[in-house]
Amino acid sequence: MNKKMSILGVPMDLGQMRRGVDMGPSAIRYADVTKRMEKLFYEVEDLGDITIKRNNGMIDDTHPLRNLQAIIEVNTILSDLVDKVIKKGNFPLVLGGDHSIAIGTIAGIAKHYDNLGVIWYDAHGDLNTKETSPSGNIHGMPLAVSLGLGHPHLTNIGSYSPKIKPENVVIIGARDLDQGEKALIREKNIKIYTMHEIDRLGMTKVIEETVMYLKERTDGIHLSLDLDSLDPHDAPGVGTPVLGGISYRESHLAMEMFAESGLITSAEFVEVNPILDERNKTAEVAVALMGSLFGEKLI
Ligand code: B3U
Ligand code: MN
Ligand code: MN
Repeated sequence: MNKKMSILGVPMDLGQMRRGVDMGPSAIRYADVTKRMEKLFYEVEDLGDITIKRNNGMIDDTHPLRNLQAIIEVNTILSDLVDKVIKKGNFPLVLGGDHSIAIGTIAGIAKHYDNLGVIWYDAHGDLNTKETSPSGNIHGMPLAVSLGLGHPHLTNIGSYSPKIKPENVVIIGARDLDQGEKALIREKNIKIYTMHEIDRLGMTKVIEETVMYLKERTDGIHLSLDLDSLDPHDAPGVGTPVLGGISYRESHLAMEMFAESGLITSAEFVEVNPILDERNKTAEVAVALMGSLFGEKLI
């Protein structure tokens, strides 16, 4: 794995309705992300946070996609920054913020690969469009947008679309999918390990299969990790907790196996909400998982 890393914070909270997720990057930094990476011999550059224009806390409801304009602007900036990080040969590590930022992260990354693989580690599919979304929240849409489905001003960020192909995506941890998302997964034949498969096969098999599957068809893999993939007992500081999630231990195992594969080329950790958290536990979980992802060993 690349030993130079750029950390980029995106204090975005406009993709959903709960305040506090904008403090995610601060909480993750407070949990000592940089020191943790430096211990693993990474040369770390922290690029700080992107500025989010928050319009005095007013929600822009003029469009059925809530706060659309601001989310387009932030993701356009994010896409350019991530692009530059890759151009200079650094590993991009993006800290959220709500999951709508994956639109910009992936837009900046995917142009560098013919077949970017994406691991969507999440309780949700984030495969909604304006037509299928029950909420109008854009954080429920970034995977669809990256596949080229959704508002053209979102899908065209970075001036190309689609960013990724459905056969290069693996969803892990899903347990709260909307009807439209289920239909899309079937229609596009997207590979998915819901909690059912994780329970049935065990995490070891799930990750072995994921790595094998993506290894033969992709030339880089982005890990998009939503902290609500974990069980709320292990990661309580998230906006939309869903019971019956992936455990802390299973997640460490998954990260260790990704590290062993040597195939992960970019990552983002999103949806940490310190306001809803218990003494920064969720940010600490995020940083501990990053430790495993970047090569920490128990012995
Ligand atoms: N699928 C629902 C709920 C949701 C999506 N992502 C999160 N929650 N975190 C929606 O609003 O699209
Ligand atoms: Mn998500
Ligand atoms: Mn989620």
